[in-house]
Amino acid sequence: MRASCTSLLLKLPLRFWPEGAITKVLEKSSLHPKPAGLVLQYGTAGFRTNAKQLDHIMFRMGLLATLRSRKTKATIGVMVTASHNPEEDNGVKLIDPMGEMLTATWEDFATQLANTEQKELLAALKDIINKEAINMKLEAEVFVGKDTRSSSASLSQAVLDGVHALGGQSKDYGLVTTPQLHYMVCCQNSHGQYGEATVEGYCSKLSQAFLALSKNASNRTDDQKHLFVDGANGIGAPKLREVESHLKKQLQISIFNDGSRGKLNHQCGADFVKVQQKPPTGVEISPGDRCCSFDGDADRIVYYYTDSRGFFHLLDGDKIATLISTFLKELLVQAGLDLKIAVVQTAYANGSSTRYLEDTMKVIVRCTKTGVKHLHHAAQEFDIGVYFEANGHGTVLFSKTAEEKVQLLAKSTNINDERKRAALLLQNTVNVINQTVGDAISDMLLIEAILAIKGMTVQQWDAIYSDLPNRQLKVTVSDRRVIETTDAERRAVSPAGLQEAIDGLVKKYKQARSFVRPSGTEDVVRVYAEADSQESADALAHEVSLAVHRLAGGVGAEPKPLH
Ligand code: NG1
Ligand code: ZN
Repeated sequence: MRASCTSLLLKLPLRFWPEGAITKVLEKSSLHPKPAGLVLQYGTAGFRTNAKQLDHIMFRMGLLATLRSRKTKATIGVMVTASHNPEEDNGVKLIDPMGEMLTATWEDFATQLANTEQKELLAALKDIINKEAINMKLEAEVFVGKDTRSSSASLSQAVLDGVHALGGQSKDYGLVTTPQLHYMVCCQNSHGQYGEATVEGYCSKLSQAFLALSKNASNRTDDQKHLFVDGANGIGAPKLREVESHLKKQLQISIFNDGSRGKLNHQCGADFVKVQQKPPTGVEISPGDRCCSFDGDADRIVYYYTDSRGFFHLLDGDKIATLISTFLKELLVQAGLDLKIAVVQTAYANGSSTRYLEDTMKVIVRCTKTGVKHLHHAAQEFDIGVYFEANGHGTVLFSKTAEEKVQLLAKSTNINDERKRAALLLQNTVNVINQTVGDAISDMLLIEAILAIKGMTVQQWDAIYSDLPNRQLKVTVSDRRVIETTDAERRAVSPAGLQEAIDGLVKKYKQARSFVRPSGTEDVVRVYAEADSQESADALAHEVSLAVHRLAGGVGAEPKPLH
């Protein structure tokens, strides 16, 4: 087996592949063998599955990141995490030079490399090297980070093994949030322009901007400065503590689910709160307390509170996007800056939010497919692109022109006080935001600053518009790929008859909307429904689930009604 692979590789021009590397890859890869027949896909957020199946994937992603680094002549990031999935799972995502998600063609390479049987691995590498004309003599650098899962330590070591096997340099950041690693990669490749590529640099950039913003808030009581944070028993909790130490008590944080006792993402965290529409366990809150939940790798955040009648109120990604875009739009008017602002959402955005943004706020709204890379790309088309998935993953992107205009105005001496104040607020808003990717800590600081500046309570924020009641369900089918969608996933084109069935069901309810799509991270079909009452949303979601089960090859018993 060895002989045949080696002879294949020897045919490569030496310029592309120094001979010593061949033996090294062979030696190292035999320590991270692929279970024969296992097929995995680089999905919505990289590879994600039970941690036991991932050792070879990690090693190979170390190899791929090294190739990508040589190709781009830049530092590449590899984050070991399965985000909001259960503790037993793990996953890996690659980070491109400016801190963005891996480009689509390389996602295909990732899938090919992951699924290549052990004896073909070198040929698969050679294929990528040739297709991309990668000069293997160039230096390569890969930044590696991991979340708090028990499997993450050995899996991130497998990534490092892959990097070293191809002669790449590595920097192991150890335990960091996903957005922190994106930030480091961007800082490194922008030669410090975006900030310093250290956790300390991240904490000080964000906290300085937050402190500058909060100077514009007047007379806040300690109660108003208080925030309850559910850390999902993940990496967000310890990293938030590091940031908090820079905040000079301008924000007083009580962290729950900090990982000292409970299980990662178990009955807590942003995904649990959003999908279950109830507070996490492990958080002792009183009516009116302002609370938020991070997910397991701290790239998502949702806010919530309970009212005096004990009702739970969720402020999800849509409410966050509304708050941020309203704030920015007001500042642009005050600063007299003519910049085009848009909000990017997915089909999961609550219909009320879209209506409010378009009709009341007069903001451009775009809808893209699920997955932050789609939202990120769409947001890049505007001077200011605010993008959020309803689940709380999102950030704000400022174009180069927008940033320059803001900087120039903030420096200007011959403008009135109102314009100057707005320009400085905009400048600090840019600095508090992690533009590389959704970031729970950065989003939280921005939201807290906006609420403080506007003197707004969480209840007032919630009252901006009322969500339509909604329900998300999952249906297991034998092959979820039978469902194909169009129109930013809002309509199903296959299997035959499914969309017609959904249309017929939606007509039975008021203000109703429903769609289905195959998940990119779980082996399920997701069903979403909204309507004028919770009973109707629940009934519609159930009826659509039945249609999926019947028409798309449902597995097991038919879905049962929720009530
Ligand atoms: P899938 O499993 O493809 O629905 C989920 C989220 C996405 C995104 C990814 C990555 C929903 C409905 N879907 O994707 O928005 O965040 O995970 O984490 O929330
Ligand atoms: Zn996450």
